[in-house]
Amino acid sequence: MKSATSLALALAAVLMLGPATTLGESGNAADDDLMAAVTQLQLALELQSEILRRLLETKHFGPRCPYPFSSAMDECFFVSNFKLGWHESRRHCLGMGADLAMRTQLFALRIFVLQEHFRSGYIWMGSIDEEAEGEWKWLDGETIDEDLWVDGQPNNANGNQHCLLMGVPQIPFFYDAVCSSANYFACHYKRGGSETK
Ligand SMILES: [Ca+2]
Repeated sequence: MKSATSLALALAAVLMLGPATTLGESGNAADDDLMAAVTQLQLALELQSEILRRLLETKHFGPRCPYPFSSAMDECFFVSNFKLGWHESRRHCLGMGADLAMRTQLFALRIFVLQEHFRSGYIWMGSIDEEAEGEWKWLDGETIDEDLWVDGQPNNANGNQHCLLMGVPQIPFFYDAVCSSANYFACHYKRGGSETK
């Protein structure tokens, strides 16, 4: 952005100089003035083009998240306003070329959820211990930060809680929950590739 600003200043300088026309001149001198004016105009146009190009390259105008994803700290999230079971939720995310949200920008996601969706609620996240009880890992294989579990969680209540639920706005915020229970869910869309390995 800084370089775009300096270019804008350069453009202003060129425009302030103005065409070097002199009244009363004729013949070659007038032609020279006209050429000088044309040259200055060309320079101004080139600078304008460059300013626009650099502005479009800045993050503010950078690659956008595809609909219906929204950006939070440059990551693309979708948080549902309807509830599904964990597996149905994941299927929905995968169907959108995404996956259930994991550790990526977790706190940015929470802020996004709080500000855009609801003040308190529960959201499915991308972790499950259905196949290996008690082995909680993100779908991409990374370990879940132990400090993020709500006190006493995960407790695998009734031997039937295998899916990761994030509570908002409390901290810590992870619960294990019954996978078939209906909850909101958060998908994360990774630009340029699949989320899981
Ligand atoms: Ca479990």
